[in-house]
Amino acid sequence: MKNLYSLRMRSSKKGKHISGAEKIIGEKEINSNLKELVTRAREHSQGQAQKINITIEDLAESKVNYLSSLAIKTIEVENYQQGRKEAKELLTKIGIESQIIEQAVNLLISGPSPSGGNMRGAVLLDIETAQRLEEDHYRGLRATKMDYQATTKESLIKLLQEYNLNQSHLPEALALATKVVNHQAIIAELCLSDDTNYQAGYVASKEFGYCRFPYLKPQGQGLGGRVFFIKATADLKALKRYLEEDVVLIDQLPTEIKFCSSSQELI
Ligand code: PML
Ligand code: MG
Repeated sequence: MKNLYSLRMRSSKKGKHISGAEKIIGEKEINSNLKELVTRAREHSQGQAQKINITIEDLAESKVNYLSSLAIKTIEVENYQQGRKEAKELLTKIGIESQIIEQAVNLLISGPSPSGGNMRGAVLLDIETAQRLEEDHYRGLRATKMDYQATTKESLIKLLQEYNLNQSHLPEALALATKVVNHQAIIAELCLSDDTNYQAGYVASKEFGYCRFPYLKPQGQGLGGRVFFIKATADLKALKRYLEEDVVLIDQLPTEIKFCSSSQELI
């Protein structure tokens, strides 16, 4: 098998996170992907980056874990108020206490960093103690080193085209969510896009899959991010190693995308 590389980009302005992206690719794809990531960093809706960091890492020494993508479901809400209500219902169904759910949503809508802005990584929220478990509350913990096998990515784009769904945010978010909820210490993930021009978000869990809500934020709102709901007994060191270091490639997709009118319909 050809050698794989992890290509990661993060951009910031005056020390504040603007955007990040990542890919796992073969050597021949490095140049074209670099160009795409730099263009993305320079044309982001949150403003032009002042600083762009690029990392290229040879994964020859890493073991690759192959995973099947989570099932993709859209809950067809009409506005962000309905989206938040449905997302909270789903998190309750997953078994998270309402006080923890409220805390997570409030963090994301008010800017989860202590500075009131977005974070580069995710909040880790202990579902029993309600404590944030990230070492650095400004940065959070960023899940990295996940992507699709090249042919799987092509099939995913075709599938999304069939349903007229987003073909950039969604594949990246689905890869991340698939990696994240495949760890036994993580019960679920809540994400509200931090892109000013994108109102969608999702709740992911092993049990219900990748459940998207087309509206979770008002139009023009740039605050958002991710909360990983963590079991109290989790080994945090092992979890951090998995999220940051283990390589995940997705090689199986669902054959269809489900559409539901409410979280109650999810099975
Ligand atoms: C992001 O890229 O900011 C996260 C987007 C989450 C929702 C993607 C979707 O399913 O449409
Ligand atoms: Mg984003």
